Amino acid sequence: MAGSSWKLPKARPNGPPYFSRNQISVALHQMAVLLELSGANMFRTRSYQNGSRIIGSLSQDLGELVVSGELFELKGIGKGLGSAISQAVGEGRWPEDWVDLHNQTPSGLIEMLGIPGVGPKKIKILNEELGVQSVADLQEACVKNEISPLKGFGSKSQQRILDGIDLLARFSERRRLDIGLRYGHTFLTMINGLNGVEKAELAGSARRRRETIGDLDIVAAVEPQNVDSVTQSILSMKGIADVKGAGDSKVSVILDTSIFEDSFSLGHLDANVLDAIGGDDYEQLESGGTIDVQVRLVPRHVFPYTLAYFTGSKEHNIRMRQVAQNNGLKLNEFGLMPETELTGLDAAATSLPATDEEDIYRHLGMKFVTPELREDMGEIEASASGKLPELVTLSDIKGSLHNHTTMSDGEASLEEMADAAQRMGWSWLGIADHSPTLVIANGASAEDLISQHNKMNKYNNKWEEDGVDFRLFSGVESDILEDGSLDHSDDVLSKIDYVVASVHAMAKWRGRDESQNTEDLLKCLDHPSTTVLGHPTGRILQGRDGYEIDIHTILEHMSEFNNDGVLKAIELNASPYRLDLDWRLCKHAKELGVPVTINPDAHSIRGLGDIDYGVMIARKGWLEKDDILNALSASEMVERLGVN
Ligand code: DGT
Ligand code: CA
Ligand code: ZN
Repeated sequence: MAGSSWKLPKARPNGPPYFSRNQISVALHQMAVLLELSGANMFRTRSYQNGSRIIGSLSQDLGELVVSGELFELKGIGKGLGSAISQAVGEGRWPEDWVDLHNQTPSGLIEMLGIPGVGPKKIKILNEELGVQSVADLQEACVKNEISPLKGFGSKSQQRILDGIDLLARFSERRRLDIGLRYGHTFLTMINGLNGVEKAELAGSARRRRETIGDLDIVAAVEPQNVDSVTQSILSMKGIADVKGAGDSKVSVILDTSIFEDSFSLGHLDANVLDAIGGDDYEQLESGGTIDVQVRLVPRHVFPYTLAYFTGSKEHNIRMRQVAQNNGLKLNEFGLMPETELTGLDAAATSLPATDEEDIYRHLGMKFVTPELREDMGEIEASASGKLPELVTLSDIKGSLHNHTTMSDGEASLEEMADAAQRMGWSWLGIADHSPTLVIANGASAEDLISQHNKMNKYNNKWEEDGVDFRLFSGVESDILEDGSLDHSDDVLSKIDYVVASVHAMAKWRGRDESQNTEDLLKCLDHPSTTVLGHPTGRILQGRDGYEIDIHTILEHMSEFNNDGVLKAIELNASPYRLDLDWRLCKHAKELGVPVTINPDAHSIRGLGDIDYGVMIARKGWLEKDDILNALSASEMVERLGVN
């Protein structure tokens, strides 16, 4: 489970030092909070808080400071704290009163600390005044309107607590792909650098590029004689907040953001997305967050089988086992072998050899299935008949249609965005700034839109003269109004190159029924200027559900246009907060002949990089080069968009 870990960290088995600087700092901070919860006096609480800050910002090695006794000379570390830290670091034992305080504090109170904006002071009052003991109690008290009359709270504060409870619940369940991969790639690189690790790879949902990740799975090839030393090395890595277990083939740990070299930040987010995921509270949760990871250590010859098993999905594995059975073989995480009485690594000795996953599929008469496709969505059949798709890759991408500049709510100018796109090796870039109705996003006026269009034309002419393989396309992200109409006059729209039509009035659209929403979207698609349907459902992952629509009817309608030679493309919004169109529907769009356009919806130069996530999801959705607009050259785009 994600979220902060509130237990005292477990000692490393290979100490001293038994705890890192970071672990001691965290433990001191938690003590300060628990002391405050228990009503201890302010001075005591503050000394722990100071201690946490001092240890956390040490430049010297804590282990050495303990051994030399210099720890006691640090300003702000008194005799009491100094002895406690020395004992923990030197002997691997936490002071008894620390352990007691942790044990005595009701777990419900600690759970409440995870709610953004709810600190120990407030929890203490809520507990004393209303007997609130858990998040569930607190939620009930809010709903019954018992919080707002309390001194120092009020109705705004009550609503904020309710929102915070909701945010915490979403956050604790799963993490978005971008966050999961950040932790996963960082930890994987560290493991790959260890002596004794021949190779290691990410498995599980992260390797399959699911849009959200429960926990991380890593498989490492380690010969038996090196398992102990590799286990020790993993346990002493930075970024480990807690050790859940370490056996002879598996290490389970909890990572926190101290694993990252740089301080943790989410980058620029547009107001819409930020609002839906909980604003600054969300960023705060994320930077104090953790993620679970399981590392499996197996001998080299077993590695491909273990990697395939823990990559999953469970559904794909079940089908694979059936295929093996049909061949009179047994498939598990140790190998592919005849039915045997033996188990585990003993059974593996009878396995067919495999140097990589490709061999496993080959033994079963199948073509290698790339991890993104392993969801039992038709890949088993396609692999057996040799008809797997040739999936799009990042290097196929030559441009994207939906990006913002400072003309609406983007951070970078037109020139800076164009320059960044060229440096990414793209041949074209489409700019679709917001339309006037979207005041929150500084929607641009018709005059500004046309003048930007003219400016792009000038740049395009210049590049053409200079023989530069790059051009800009001028679009608009037009808000879809409630009756399905677009936000600019037909006259203005016909002057620019294309229109990305998207819904932003989420509260209104979510309050209406599916048939009304669908009807209005169909009407909007019928407008001759509409080229792209932007973020089709409006969902924000871990934030809010989309509005209800009949996506099948919409895709079929778009299909008819395309059959008649009129381009109506569906967006795969590449922002890791959206990934909308859902990958499960990409394959459907492909089958209907509706082109997909992968759009980073960049609001900054860094935002263009979100194209990576779009490509991951496009692959997961079975898309090939010919299924997407992004793989077209600039001149092909001119033709497809009908630019004159
Ligand atoms: P997650 O962590 O919820 O995002 O999703 P996964 O797919 O990473 O699932 P996880 O972490 O529970 O297990 C990793 C892989 O291990 C999973 O994709 C398939 C395999 N696996 C786990 N449990 C089972 C099982 O009971 N049967 C089979 N066939 N495979 C399993
Ligand atoms: Ca997992
Ligand atoms: Zn946008």
